[in-house]
Amino acid sequence: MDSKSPKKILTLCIAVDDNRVLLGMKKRGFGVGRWNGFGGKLAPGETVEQAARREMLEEAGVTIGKMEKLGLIEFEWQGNPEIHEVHLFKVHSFADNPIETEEMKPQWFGFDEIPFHSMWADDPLWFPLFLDNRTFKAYFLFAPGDRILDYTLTETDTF
Ligand code: CJL
Repeated sequence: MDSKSPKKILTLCIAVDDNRVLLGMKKRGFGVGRWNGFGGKLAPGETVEQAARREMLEEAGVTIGKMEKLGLIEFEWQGNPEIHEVHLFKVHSFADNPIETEEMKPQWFGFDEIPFHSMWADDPLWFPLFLDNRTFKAYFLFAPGDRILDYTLTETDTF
């Protein structure tokens, strides 16, 4: 039933420049101790893109300029009916330098130095598409903890 397993919409913004990606070390809450892009939940009345911009400003102190939606990632944990839907954006420009906040410690990583061993287990599977500007939809079923039981990953023409 829909009311028992609503999709929880989340945003994820990863900024890039010519040869690096901007990630943040999550300092508290869900995903603590992992490198990830910047993002979170929608506030009431917000669009996905508004939420993405707000979260990146709150977590890294930067105002996004040009951004591009590249991925839609669904995930769930076995035995938990909640489905999470992450809207993934590539950020091509932003104003101001990233700053550390209570939520995140930002750091640039060269394309060949992405710290996959300290990221969510699904990330290495879709990151190559992301870096290549290819759009995709993905679904990941996790076992309790951080093990992928099953997944699908499909490139899309558009959203
Ligand atoms: C967890 C979910 C924010 C994006 C950021 C959490 C809400 C932090 N996010 C990546 C995920 C989830 C994920 C699934 C297995 N890269 N980001 N994989 N992978 N979200 O508080």
